Amino acid sequence: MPSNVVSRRGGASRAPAPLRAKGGGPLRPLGARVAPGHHYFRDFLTGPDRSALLEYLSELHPIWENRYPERQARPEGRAQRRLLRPVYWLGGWQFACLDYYRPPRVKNRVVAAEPYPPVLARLVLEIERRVHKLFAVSDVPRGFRLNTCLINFYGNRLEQGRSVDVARVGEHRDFEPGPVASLSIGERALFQFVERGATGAPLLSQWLDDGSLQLFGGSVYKDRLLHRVQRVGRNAELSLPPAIEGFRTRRVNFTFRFVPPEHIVAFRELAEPARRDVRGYVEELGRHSRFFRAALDAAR
Ligand SMILES: O=C(O)CCC(=O)C(=O)O
Repeated sequence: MPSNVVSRRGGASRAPAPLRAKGGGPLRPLGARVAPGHHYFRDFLTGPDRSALLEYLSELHPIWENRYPERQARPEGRAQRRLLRPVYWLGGWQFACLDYYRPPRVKNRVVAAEPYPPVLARLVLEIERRVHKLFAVSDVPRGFRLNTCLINFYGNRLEQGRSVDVARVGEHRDFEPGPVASLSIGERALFQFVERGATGAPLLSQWLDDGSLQLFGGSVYKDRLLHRVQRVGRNAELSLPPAIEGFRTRRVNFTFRFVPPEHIVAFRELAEPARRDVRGYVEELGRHSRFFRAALDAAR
């Protein structure tokens, strides 16, 4: 078992057959799994790619979103709140206030966003190649492309003069069809798969190291289990780009997902009131992004 896998239990634990890379050598390391459908590559990012990604990040202007729209009554007992971390989406933006992409609710959920920079576009091709190699055909939807990406910034938020560690994500499912790929930079994070409503030990805990790639898919990891980021290490005094006012980033994660292209709509095509709900965010993005300025112009 790789040293960074801290626990596993339950489920089928077949020893995975060694995979062969195109050049003949094994793809390493596979990581431990409670069922087929989880793969971990500790050293996926090369030094030059990592540097190119950090350079790209330094130009980004992530935003803080509110969880709910301002216009309507919130689900019973839910107070409006800011997300725990700043985010940026590529390919398609799932604004939290539109309640994310959750088939069968797919309309007015994903707004066309900036394309991938060259370094990510290249990495994604390689990740898609691995997905097709590692996952059963039945677990990869027709037309599958990792065409959208959530960039999460994890770290400490300055609150009334105090630095508060908000580097975590609660239990949830990713509803996009097919496998999800996750690329990490910075402090390692403890990523866990848990049963819905379970209070016991996680079924699989995986440390996500700097430069690593995690893939998960199939009915166990995508449908049955929830996942969460339990905590992010604090070993180094990292401060990753970009500079974000009132926030210090020590980990950045890129999560790539497939949203069927017909469910990604231009800002101008969003139905009211969804367009009204996100207009403020698109205006904020447009202050630094030619793409979102054009989206606003097209909607005038
Ligand atoms: O930061 C991570 O490793 C995972 C983030 C996540 O769970 C998500 O984006 O759905």
